[in-house]
Amino acid sequence: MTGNPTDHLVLADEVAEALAAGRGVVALESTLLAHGLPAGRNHEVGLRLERIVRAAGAVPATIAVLGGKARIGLTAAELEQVCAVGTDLLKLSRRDLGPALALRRDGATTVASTAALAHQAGIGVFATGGLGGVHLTLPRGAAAWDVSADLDVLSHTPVTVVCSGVKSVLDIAATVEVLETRSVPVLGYRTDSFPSFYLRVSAFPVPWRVDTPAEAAAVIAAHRAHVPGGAGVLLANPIPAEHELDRELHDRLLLEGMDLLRERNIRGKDVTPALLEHFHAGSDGASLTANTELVADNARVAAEVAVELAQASRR
Ligand code: PSU
Ligand code: MN
Repeated sequence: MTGNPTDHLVLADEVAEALAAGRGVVALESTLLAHGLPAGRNHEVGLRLERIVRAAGAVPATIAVLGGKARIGLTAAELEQVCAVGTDLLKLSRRDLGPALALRRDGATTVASTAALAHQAGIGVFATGGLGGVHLTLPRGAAAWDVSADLDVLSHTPVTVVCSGVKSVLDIAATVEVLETRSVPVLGYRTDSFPSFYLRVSAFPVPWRVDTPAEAAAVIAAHRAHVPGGAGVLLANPIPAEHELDRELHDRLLLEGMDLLRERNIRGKDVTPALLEHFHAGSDGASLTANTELVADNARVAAEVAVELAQASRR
């Protein structure tokens, strides 16, 4: 075993070439495919996200841990493996990377682990659905203290995460406060409200707003220059209006979902997949469409921003 700190990374040729040429590259995560969407639907979404990134002129790099390596950009067979029905792929957060790599366990990467690996590979822009955050405190201590590692990693990993805010199943007030404490710039993309995943708005404003990919890129570049090696940036892009969930349906599913967690004593990393599955099952496909469409839009925006950043750095 050598001491090279990046020995565990395998970059797809296309990704390595794009990075070497200074082209825009967008990281995509695999947990939203393997654990956030039903098998049978996730593969088409994974392929679509990659197509969307390409159509905007950037190169996609879907990230997962397979065969003892962190794969930065998946082959067609690897993407299928990540999305396979009945797969027992682990959900790997940042802290799980060392164990999974050493013990050669296959796993999908969350925002925390994908951002960390993207940064190690030299990728600065990353698209996902919703950032993890502070979970609502449940009675009887079922989840008395559950804060996603996504927030911690974003506080010291200079990657821009394009997402539709955080899931409404989280404590959004607490999450936006943690983002402030950790000095993560939060930019609303064409919005003044912090988005809440299935819904375009929340009760909380964003501190900054940008209206174009060029504006986003300028802010990101200035942030990186002033705080080198510092926090990432959160670019919050609300779900396209036509795919927003009906608010009443949303509120009902949310309350039911919280009860379900309590009844089944679901904790830790199983909370988010269980809630997403409850929404998918209870909304007759509407939440699945919403989730898919918001991630697709985030992939597009991320690619447009990555292309702008690449152009700016060549000027
Ligand atoms: N966005 C989605 N679906 C998902 C996720 C994001 O549209 O399943 C995942 C991401 O991988 C994120 C995770 O990191 O949810 C949050 O999990 P937790 O709350 O356990 O940190
Ligand atoms: Mn958690």
